[in-house]
Amino acid sequence: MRSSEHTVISCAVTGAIHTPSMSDALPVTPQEITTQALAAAGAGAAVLHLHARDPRDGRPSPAPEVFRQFLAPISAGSNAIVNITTGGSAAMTLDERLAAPREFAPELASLNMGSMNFNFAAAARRVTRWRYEWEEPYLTGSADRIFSNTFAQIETILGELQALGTRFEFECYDIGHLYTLAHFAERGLVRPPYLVQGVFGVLGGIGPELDHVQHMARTADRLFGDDYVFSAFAAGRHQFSVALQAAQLGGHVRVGLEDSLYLRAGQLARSNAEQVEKMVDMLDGLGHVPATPDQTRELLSLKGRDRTHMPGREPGQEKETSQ
Ligand code: KMH
Ligand code: ZN
Repeated sequence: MRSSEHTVISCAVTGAIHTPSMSDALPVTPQEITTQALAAAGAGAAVLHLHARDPRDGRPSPAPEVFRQFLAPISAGSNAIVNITTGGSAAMTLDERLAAPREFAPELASLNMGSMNFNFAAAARRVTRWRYEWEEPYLTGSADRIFSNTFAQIETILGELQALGTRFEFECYDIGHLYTLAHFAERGLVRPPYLVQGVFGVLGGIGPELDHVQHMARTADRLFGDDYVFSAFAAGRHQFSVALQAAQLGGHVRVGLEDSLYLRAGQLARSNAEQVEKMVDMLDGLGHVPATPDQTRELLSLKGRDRTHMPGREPGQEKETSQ
């Protein structure tokens, strides 16, 4: 893997898995997403992985008008790299999933490397009182939904967004997904360095055991040599242990309420920033220093913010914010 002096912390601020009844801390409205994203960046996250939610009831939303409401203030208030999801939610069409990244041409977008089962129905069992009607059927319905990311869909996303200069967080939920990425590399359809984001602990993907993290990194070493940058996270309670393992292997980390609502066993996180702060402390214990957004841009060969279509910034504003 490509080495780096600094550790990139990504923060996935809200996602499309957790629902409002699970935690009051889950940001839902554009204002809540903005406040939490800016605080996460201030705490040390160089990358903000962002989904949108309908402000009325918190359901996942693909609408560019909703994204715009938080992208503008986040972009104005922080130098952090904005990463817009192309996964959206498994209940959205590919066109819906692509609407916001098409419009805003971010520096980074997520790209899920395979179709899969993605079952988070168990999360419904812990909720005793539902705030909104959509939540329970959405969660239980995940047991019968396929998260569709066919080769043709991946190629569409690559073609459309690379034409805008967007690069990717390649989300790999199993070892086979690395071979899918290698296939696109062999065909010359992706450009190194590849940000391989190992995703562990999703029911339908690989488990969160540490030997799987090592195996993923070893396999990526074999397939990509120094042409990839490794990062990893786990969904659920192994969030911090998997991230630390990735850091110890020379990789990078992701935290955030998209992936886990907790700070530690039995204690809900009060915010995304609280998880980022904990991650910074844990990295400090290993002697690792968080990467700034600009160090991350260099590591991942990103195009820079001035070449996005992000709302809320005038050209030439680049140097005014530091985090
Ligand atoms: N929620 C994560 C397990 C995406 O946004 O593209 C997967 C994810 C998908 O981050
Ligand atoms: Zn996501």
